[in-house]
Amino acid sequence: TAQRRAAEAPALPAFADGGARRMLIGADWVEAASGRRFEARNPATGTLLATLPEGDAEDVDRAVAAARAALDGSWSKAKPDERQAALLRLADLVDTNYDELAWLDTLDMGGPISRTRLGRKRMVGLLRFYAGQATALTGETIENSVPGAVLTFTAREPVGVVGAIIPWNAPLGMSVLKVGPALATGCAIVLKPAEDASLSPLRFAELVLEAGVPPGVVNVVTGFGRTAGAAIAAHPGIDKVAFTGSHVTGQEIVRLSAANLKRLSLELGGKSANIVFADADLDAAVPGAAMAAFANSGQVCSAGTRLFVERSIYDDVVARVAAFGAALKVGDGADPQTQLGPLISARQLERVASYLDIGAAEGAHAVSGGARLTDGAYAKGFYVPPTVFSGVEDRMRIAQEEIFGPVLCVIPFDGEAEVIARANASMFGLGAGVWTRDVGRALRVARAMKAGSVWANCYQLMDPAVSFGGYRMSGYGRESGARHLDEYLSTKSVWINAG
Ligand code: TXE
Repeated sequence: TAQRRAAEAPALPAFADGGARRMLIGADWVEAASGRRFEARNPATGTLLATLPEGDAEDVDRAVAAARAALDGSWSKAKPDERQAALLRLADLVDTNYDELAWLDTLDMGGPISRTRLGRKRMVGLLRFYAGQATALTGETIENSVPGAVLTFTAREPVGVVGAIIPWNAPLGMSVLKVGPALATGCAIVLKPAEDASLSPLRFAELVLEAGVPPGVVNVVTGFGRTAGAAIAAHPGIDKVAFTGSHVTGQEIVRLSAANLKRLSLELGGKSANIVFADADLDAAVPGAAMAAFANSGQVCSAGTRLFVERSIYDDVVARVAAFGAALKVGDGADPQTQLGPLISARQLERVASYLDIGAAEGAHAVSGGARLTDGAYAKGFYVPPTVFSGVEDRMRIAQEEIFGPVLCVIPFDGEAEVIARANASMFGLGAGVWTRDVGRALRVARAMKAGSVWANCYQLMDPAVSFGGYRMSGYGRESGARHLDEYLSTKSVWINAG
């Protein structure tokens, strides 16, 4: 394994060599105004990857000014085909540099290289999709009933300066999902990566400049949520905030953004239900249900963490899902054999470990996993093994709250109507899954789920052309898909009296 690893791992990307990185404001790579810096460390090993400027309100001010200047300058005159060309060049650059970007995410947030590498098609595809959308923006002419010869039409205009606040669980993907629509619509953007995973967003910003996007259109302010993030949410010069993260922080952003009633899109957490009926193809449903919960060590907003299983197959599925989880190779994401990496941080480890204790105290039974890993090389990182809880009841905290670790609650049910009601009894509504050979039932359940995405006999499939987002406390607004651009556009109605 060591030999193979040495052969497959490239030299450490420059962005992760322990050096001092800077953030992007306008055309310049700058320090924080305060001069303060913070560290980026590998969650698998504790190795120092970089030090980063600790941007705060003053830096957000500078970045907003740079974004506004870009909007008022040449960017507002860029035609759709020019924005499209820039996005296509960016897509090509992301493609060419993809291995480096995948390694940065692996080193910075712990995701296995076997997984981060698979993101190429999606990242490049999203950018090309937004490029296509740039030349497909339309308004409408409207037949009105006012007297006289009065023409009405709508114009779609960029909303202005966008503040994007992103989480650490998919740093590159989140950067693409915020910058892509901003470029397609002619907005300018101030992007704040999560303090735990800023490296691929910074490298991506270099590629944005290399693609010929004018300086100031995309700015990156690294720093913490309560300072830099809150300054973005409250800033009067920002017209819209695109946020992905926890529902608690989402609520705070709603409060802060009320200062100037910003447009908001919120992609928040979930506690998604995945329902396995007794007639399902278990050879597909078992790995599907296990990876719905364990992929990325459970640090996925739409993870299927409440697994409802029809009672007649409950014991069988519990045993098989637990065995599937126990067979997954947990370790340093840099090892190509690794299937599940560490959690992002000591804080997240504490959080997930506390839920393992809560589950035990509530009377659930850990069939597999159940305690953090501390032996040998695991001691250097933040590792929790895939954990399957049986004997879970709907009211338990582990069945209601987002854990964001590799923890699956398996819950028995008896009938379709009953399980639909119980699956919907959650404050969240991001994803849902159903496994059955009965197409009619799959359709009925899909229509009944109060969730933004429903997958039948699959889970977590995504495509640039298909929208993604939440119901209820999983947020509002949709990302990817043709409607995504609506979030970055204002609609103006124009009345022309031609009489
Ligand atoms: O998220 P936060 P955290 C959930 C998941 C996880 C929990 C905590 O359950 O266990 O959140 O993770 C910025 N004003 N999700 O604390 O706080 C912060 O700097 C403005 C689900 O890391 O939401 C970062 O850039 N910004 C989720 C971003 O918000 C603030 C993905 C996300 O951090 C801020 C991540 C503030 N007051 C966590 N406080 C998903 N939906 O996928 C923080 N931030």
